[in-house]
Amino acid sequence: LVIYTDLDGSLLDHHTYSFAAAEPLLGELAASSIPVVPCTSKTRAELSVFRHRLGNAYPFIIENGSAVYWEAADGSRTAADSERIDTLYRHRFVPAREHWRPILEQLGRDLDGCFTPFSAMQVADVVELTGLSAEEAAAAMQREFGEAVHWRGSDEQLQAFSKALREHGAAVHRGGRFIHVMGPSDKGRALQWLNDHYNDPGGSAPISIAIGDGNNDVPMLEVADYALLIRSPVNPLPAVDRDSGLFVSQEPGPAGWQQGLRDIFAHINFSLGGIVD
Ligand code: 2M8
Ligand code: MG
Ligand code: MG
Repeated sequence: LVIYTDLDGSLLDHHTYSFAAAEPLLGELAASSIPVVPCTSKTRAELSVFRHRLGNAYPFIIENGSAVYWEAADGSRTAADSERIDTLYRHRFVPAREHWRPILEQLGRDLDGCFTPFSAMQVADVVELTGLSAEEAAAAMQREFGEAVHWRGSDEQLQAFSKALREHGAAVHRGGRFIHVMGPSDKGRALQWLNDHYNDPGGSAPISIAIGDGNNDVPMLEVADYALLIRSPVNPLPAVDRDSGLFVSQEPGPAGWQQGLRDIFAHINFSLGGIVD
């Protein structure tokens, strides 16, 4: 069993970025060695701080499925299709962020005043838009693969923007606050790849549970064995296309994360701390 989770608005409160309400269950999962794998819009720089806070050494998926990272010291995974980055291995699905710069510059001229990418912002702008600290905002700005875009135009202009980008081969994902422009991947593709590589070659893939609250989470909520949709305090529930195995939390954020995951465990008769003799 592996749990793949979105952070902002799911494990983390949309406004305060706190996971305190999920700490009891996180403790039980850690004690049972159940992997909790972040699958997020956030960057590698943000995750290195966050994983430390969480005490989590499991693999992680960054920038909406742009790449998967895992500890090189984690002997349970091979280095197939991966490159060494410091103490990590990385498997990437998309081109570098640089690829989108000229395309976004052109679109910026066509759709004058509709959007601002992180690359054109100062740390103080990101602090104001997100409520992150200056250090956290600086880490969010260290994007390797995609561009986070603050949208101010109309929905119609957003359609035109997305269409033009798709014609350039981009994927366009909507997060809680920003539009994410990146190569052709998503959280579902990255989840699938990682889950398929989770065991030693020849072993079967673990059961996957995906947890998310936003449009950018839909691809992973559709490919996982079980899906938990977390209510958002600000956005409507996205449509998830699946016949079964979809759970919706009662509460938003980490309280809903804990309660909804306990509901799934009850449904599949999975008990934490499991084997009592
Ligand atoms: C951005 O990600 C969220 C995810 O829902 C968004 O699009 O609103 C990213 O810039 C991420 O790196 C950052 O930590 C987050 C802060 O709210 O915003
Ligand atoms: Mg989210
Ligand atoms: Mg997210």
